[in-house]
Amino acid sequence: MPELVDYLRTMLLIRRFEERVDKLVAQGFIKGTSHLYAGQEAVATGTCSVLSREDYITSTHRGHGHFIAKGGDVKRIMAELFGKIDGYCQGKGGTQHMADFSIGHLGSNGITGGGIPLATGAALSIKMRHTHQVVVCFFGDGAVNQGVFHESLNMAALWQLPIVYLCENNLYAMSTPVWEAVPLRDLALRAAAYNMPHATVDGNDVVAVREVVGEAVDRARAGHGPFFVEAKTYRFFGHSRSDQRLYRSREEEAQWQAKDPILRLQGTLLETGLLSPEGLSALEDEAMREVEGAVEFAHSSPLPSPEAGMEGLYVPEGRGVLA
Ligand SMILES: Cc1ncc(C[n+]2csc(CCOP(=O)(O)OP(=O)(O)O)c2C)c(N)n1
Ligand SMILES: [Mg+2]
Repeated sequence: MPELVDYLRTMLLIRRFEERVDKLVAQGFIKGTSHLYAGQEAVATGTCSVLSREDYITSTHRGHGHFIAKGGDVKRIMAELFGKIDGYCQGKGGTQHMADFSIGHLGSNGITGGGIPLATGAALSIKMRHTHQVVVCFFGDGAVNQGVFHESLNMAALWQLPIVYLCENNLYAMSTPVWEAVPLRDLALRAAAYNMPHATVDGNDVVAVREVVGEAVDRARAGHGPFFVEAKTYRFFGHSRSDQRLYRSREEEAQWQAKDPILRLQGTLLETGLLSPEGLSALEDEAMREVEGAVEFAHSSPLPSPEAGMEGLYVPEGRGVLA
């Protein structure tokens, strides 16, 4: 399957991007925090591989990988992280607030579960417009106890909306383990309460993710309503820059490192002869070059002017913020 090499290309790009962002945050080139996606690459890659450009996604605070997998330009993502004008939101959104409607990316979101009602509304708009698009709504295990999660799933099931809810269960919401927050072994069972079909998949296996999400997307596109996918995975970095990872053990981390989705896919490709060792190092070089190009681009892009802070604001009539 030649597309497996493409998946590896995307996953390597995400991994190298996130490792570079980690350094740039430490060096102070990227201000504030960032939530890195390393370890979870197979989820975004397998999922977006079954979507067309016109299909929608909504993303989370841990959204760089979703954006790259949906076809985002790493130069403009990096420039946004730097707060520069060539970023996707002219440097005003930063790591947690990026969107590109032209590729169906409706936005990352700093509010836990905040993308869920937006995605559900987008799915309703698809149904009302009678198009053949589908929405995939990414969120974490921490979102399944938000009230809006339940309200949205109920409506989506009732109205048979074309949406796939994709829960990335990486076992922790900040420092809270999922088993201390939810009395279920599989979070996919949450969907049963809404009579919504559901599945749990190994989120570190890109082929398994593609298969399960592919079926869910086909169903939704054919008018058979929503589906809930739980992808079990693990984030390799801490929650965000200040996390000392005191709530989980180094042994647990090592167990998940052994299930690294990139090493697994590389292994399969090398064993089956679909990729040679030289081919693999060429892919590695390509990812590094692309990321370094993005860093150069972000460094050379100008900062927005102070006046630009007052542009692009939405202020309802009669409620002007300026005297
Ligand atoms: C409504 C709301 N409550 C709390 C927070 C603070 N917060 C930021 S990320 C996060 C954890 C999210 O965990 P999860 O959904 O599992 O995603 P992960 O970080 O594991 O990818 C929390 C509680 C927030 N951003 N929004
Ligand atoms: Mg989590």
